[in-house]
Amino acid sequence: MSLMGKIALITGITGQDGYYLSALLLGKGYELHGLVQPLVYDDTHTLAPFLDQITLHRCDLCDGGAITRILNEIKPDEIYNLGAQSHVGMSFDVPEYTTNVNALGTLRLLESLRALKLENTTRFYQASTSEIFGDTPPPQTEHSLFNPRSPYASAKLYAYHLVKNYREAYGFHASNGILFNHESPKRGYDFVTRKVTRAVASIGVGQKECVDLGNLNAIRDWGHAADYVEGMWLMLQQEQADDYILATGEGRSVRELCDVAFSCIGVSLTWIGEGEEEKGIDRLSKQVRVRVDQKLFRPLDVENLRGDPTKAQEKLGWRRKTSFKETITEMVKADQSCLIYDIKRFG
Ligand code: NAP
Ligand code: F7E
Repeated sequence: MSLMGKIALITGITGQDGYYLSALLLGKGYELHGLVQPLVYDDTHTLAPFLDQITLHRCDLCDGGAITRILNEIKPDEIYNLGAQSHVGMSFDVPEYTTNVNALGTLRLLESLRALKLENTTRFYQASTSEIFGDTPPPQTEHSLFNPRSPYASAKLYAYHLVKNYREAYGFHASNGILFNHESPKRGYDFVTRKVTRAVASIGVGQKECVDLGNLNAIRDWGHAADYVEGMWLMLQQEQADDYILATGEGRSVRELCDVAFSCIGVSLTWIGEGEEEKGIDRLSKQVRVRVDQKLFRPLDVENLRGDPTKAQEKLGWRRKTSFKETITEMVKADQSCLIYDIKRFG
């Protein structure tokens, strides 16, 4: 179905989800606009395949005046608010900035829409997160208790409530997508999946011996970003706005993530020791491939996230298509290709 004529704005378009959502919306015939941070000059290469089809606007989510001006110019039918300081660990180091972008950034967008009287014409997607559940036990549903355990999650919870407030107070078509972790070859290098798949690729060609990690016990519900952006789009196509969890329903520890990633290069790990002394060892060569580094632990972590996607499945018809193993294998292969290219080019 062609949706020619619909205009969408993606904030955070240069991030992982921005990439997959751009591909999806362009494929559906949208006129696409993206918000890009003004002071980051080399950040649009990730969008290379689509750059000539997207209109980019330099604007920080901390700049309310610029947001209003751009929204007035574009008057989008749909806004996908993906822009955020999205690193949970880093949010402990930069809590004020994280709050400014993740919480107040959302407020600025909603208030601009209200000031421009676009609340009845522009639909709004908010990138909410499973982190808002904190230590509430799994499986987490749309009715589970919120108990954020980081400045990142606290700021995202503020934005979550704001979206509901604007929906109920002013009739906005505004939805929260409460997304559990989703990964891909476009994932940032600081997130644990990408850190591990990149290390595995390097270890596979003998460029690295071992990867240092923090909390190996943390359990996450890891899906593929390409599947999750479909859910975002579906939320904005519903007659009524609402809040939905997108998740796989499967939880795995960081240790299990390592097992799967190392199996992609034919390495089977055996785990010995406990706590800081724990190590992942290559069963055959006996070489240490995973170590624990206390410095990589967060002041407070979320131990067990596993979402229940029933509502999205039943009301949106959303399905995840990619398995955990397929996702991690794709990431390892992509990291291997990058590495081989670098080795050929730079030696
Ligand atoms: P990401 O790769 O870190 O992308 C974040 C985007 O936000 C980047 O384009 C970044 O720009 C932009 N940004 C950061 N600070 C900004 C600012 N001050 N003004 C304007 N833009 C700014 O994140 P992602 O994985 O694609 O996630 C997309 C959204 O979903 C985020 O809001 C994240 O918090 C949320 N979320 C993600 C997951 C997940 O597992 N991926 C799960 C739940 C929720 P630069 O490229 O210039 O830094
Ligand atoms: O950590 C543990 C870490 O940084 C996952 C963001 O997209 O998903 C993401 O947040 C777990 C944590 O993602 C390392 O302590 C162990 O328990 O990959 P992560 P995250 O914190 O779950 C949510 C849903 C979002 O909304 C966020 O925007 O892995 N862990 N060792 C490690 N984590 C990292 N980064 N690095 C390590 O060395």
